[in-house]
Amino acid sequence: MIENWQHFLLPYQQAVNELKVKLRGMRKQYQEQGKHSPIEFVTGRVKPVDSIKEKMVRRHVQEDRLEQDMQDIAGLRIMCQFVEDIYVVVDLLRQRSDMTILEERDYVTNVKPSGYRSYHIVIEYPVQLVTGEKKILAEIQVRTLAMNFWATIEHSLNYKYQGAFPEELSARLQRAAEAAFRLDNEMSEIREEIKEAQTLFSQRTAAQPIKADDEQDKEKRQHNESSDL
Ligand code: 0O2
Ligand code: 0O2
Repeated sequence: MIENWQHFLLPYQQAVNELKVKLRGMRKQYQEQGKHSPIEFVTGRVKPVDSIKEKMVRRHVQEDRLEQDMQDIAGLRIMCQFVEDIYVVVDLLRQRSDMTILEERDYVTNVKPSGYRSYHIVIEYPVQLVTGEKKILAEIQVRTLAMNFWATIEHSLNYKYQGAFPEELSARLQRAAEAAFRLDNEMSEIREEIKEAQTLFSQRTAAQPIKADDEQDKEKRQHNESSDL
């Protein structure tokens, strides 16, 4: 019986925090080199205790098997601009020496019946605790912005309908998922052009001289004075 959930979840929180920093660091490195980053943004969370308990019942997971059998207590999400970026990110993760990939599930190619698309990777990640090293499982979901838009909305509807969608709504959601995927494919068609434009834009923004604080304050004061008139 887990009596202190906060204590149990501490290594998971540490893993999520560390992985967020590492994955965001990958984006920074691309930006630094003036290259298109396959990572647009990263989010992470530790599964809330109520959701853990609910999933334990749904998936018949015993408490003493929780660490091995529930793979997404620590969850990371990587959002990409293009479908192609998903596979670049997956390759980058495969090359890392600070985590071991245990499982990969490609729901981008093998779309779920609901219409859900994402690439799931289950990793084993070592966290350093004062009591020594502890290897924990974490799930990384890699998806495009369009896939994320669809999944976020479908997930919130799930709360309302508890997964039992009326047939009409379910069909609409499937059509919306396909429309999102068509959008992804359209964007892929013009991706070289988009990447070129973004590189030009980021170079131009980087070239703008950074004004000293007092200069910015002066400009703000002048702006406020003129709008007071
Ligand atoms: P910035 O400068 O906004 O990019 P934390 O770990 O505290 O940084 P937290 O509170 O755990 O972040 O939030 P979460 O939900 O893990 O991640 C939110 C991050 O994702 C924020 O970045 C958001 O800006 C970023 N984000 C959310 N939606 C989008 C989006 O549509 N596009 C982009 N580009 N970023 C998004 P930060 O770290 O606050 O920094
Ligand atoms: P959360 O934190 O609420 O997102 P299962 O968990 O039983 O569905 P399994 O085999 O454990 O299945 O893992 P799977 O299917 O590889 O990944 C489960 C997670 O993927 C879910 O976590 C969702 O985050 C996401 N997911 C899978 N299918 C769908 C879907 O149809 N719609 C949406 N919106 N998300 C999906 P949880 O457990 O729901 O937790």
